Amino acid sequence: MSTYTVNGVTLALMQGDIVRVEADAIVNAANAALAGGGGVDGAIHRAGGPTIMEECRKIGGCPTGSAAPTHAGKLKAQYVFHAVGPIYRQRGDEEQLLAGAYQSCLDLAERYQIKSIAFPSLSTGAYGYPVTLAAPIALRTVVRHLQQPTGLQQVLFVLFDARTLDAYKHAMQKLHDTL
Ligand code: AR6
Repeated sequence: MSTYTVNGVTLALMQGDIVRVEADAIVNAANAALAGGGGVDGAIHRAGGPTIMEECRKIGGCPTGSAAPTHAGKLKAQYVFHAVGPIYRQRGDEEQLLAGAYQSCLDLAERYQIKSIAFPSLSTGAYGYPVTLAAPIALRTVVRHLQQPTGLQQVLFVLFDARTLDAYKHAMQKLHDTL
């Protein structure tokens, strides 16, 4: 685990499975239909049980670049924030949409007054966003948010494989040098 402090808030990067993590909110890498799928999405619905999908169906969908909240079923969390990152198609709007997906989760965290949130690496699996490009966007969005007044005390990035963790560590080091 690599740990940093931004404005008194802990920002940690770790390798692991997000469904095993304890946090007030766990972020899902969802699709715009909130219809479930593979990757993080599959793991969250499997581990959290059917109530999460029931809530997703009621919500009906979520635009790319934003996030929608549900309760967390059997997960060790109060909420799941279903964030919809962009599919990487090099259309030019990906960066803004990816940052928007992270920012929406941070805004929900403030609205629900939660203290801890765990993110996966949005869009870098099935959606094909190169992790070396996505990691700096993810971290910059979180760090900028934490530089403002916040109720958050801990932000965790739970990264599935060593390559993804390395990309985030590298991006964080570069960002930290500019803080
Ligand atoms: N914990 C943490 N990270 C994980 C886990 C896990 N349990 N499982 C996979 N990852 P992806 P996306 C990593 O594909 O690119 C789904 O079908 C994975 O290795 O889950 O945003 C949805 O329904 C990768 O680094 O999300 C959407 O249709 C990262 O999480 C679509 O895929 C994201 O991979 C979303 O694609």
